[in-house]
Amino acid sequence: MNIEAMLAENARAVTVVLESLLPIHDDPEARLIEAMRYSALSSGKRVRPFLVASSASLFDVTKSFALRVAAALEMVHCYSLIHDDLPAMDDDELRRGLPTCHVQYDEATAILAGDALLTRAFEVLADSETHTDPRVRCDLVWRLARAAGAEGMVGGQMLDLMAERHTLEMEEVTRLQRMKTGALIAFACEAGAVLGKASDSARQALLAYAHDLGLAFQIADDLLDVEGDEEEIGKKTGKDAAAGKATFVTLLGVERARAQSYMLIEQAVQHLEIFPESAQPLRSLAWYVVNRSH
Ligand code: GRG
Repeated sequence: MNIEAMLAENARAVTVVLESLLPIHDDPEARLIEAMRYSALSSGKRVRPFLVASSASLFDVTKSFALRVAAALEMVHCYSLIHDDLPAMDDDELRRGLPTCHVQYDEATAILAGDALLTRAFEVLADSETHTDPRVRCDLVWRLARAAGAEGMVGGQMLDLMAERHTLEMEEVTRLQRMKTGALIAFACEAGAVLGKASDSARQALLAYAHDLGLAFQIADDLLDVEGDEEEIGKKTGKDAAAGKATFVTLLGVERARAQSYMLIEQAVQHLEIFPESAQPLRSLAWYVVNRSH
């Protein structure tokens, strides 16, 4: 099976779980659930859920456990997209080829839908259906909170907002992106090891893979912002240049940024050497990330 087919198959499985975790009901607050479903069930690439499922499969983790963690992580990712699109942040009208949440509903509903997706994610991780061992569940909650919070994604977003006001150097952009994009990707890769109670060396190898993959993912995103097709990507392009933001592409230029992304992927794949054939989906995903057109 090629990587696109593997991603699509995993995306279908995660979407089924998301559907069951965000059930429609007809209480007066149904509009909130509708907005949560609108964003979480829309057609993203589901890269992070794929990383959770693929890392979990290295350690023979029960499939339903991995899918619940994958769904919880996708909820956090979707919350970040909803809030990132708000007028106070990127002020975007298009996401995943659809009107953004605040355009489809309204700003207040979009804020609440993001908040509720974030909290639902932790509720799912803490539930006994996610793992039989409460220490594993607690570890997942702790790691996702760290990855999503001030020392991870939200902190990175703060740095990103500040970057509109002063030019960043390469080291600062790298730190920002490790926090904003890299932290959730690192959680996704480590989650399989946590669920499978894997050895420290296996966990470290996955984190090293995630480290390089996260940066390469962001460089690919920066390149798409410059060269990508708006319709295919499903969101507005040319935003970084318009905002005068320093990115890997503005700092290195298109060709060097692309070369850097390939170098990072070669390095990422080398970190998987300790795993046998079973890590093939993670290897294929790494190359997909830098060759994607959306
Ligand atoms: C507002 C709390 C808060 C955080 C925002 C992740 C983020 C931080 C903002 C999203 C905007 C952005 C371009 C972030 C860089 C990471 C990234 C490339 C996100 C898009 O992820 P994909 O490509 O999207 O996996 P899909 O739609 O496929 O899930």
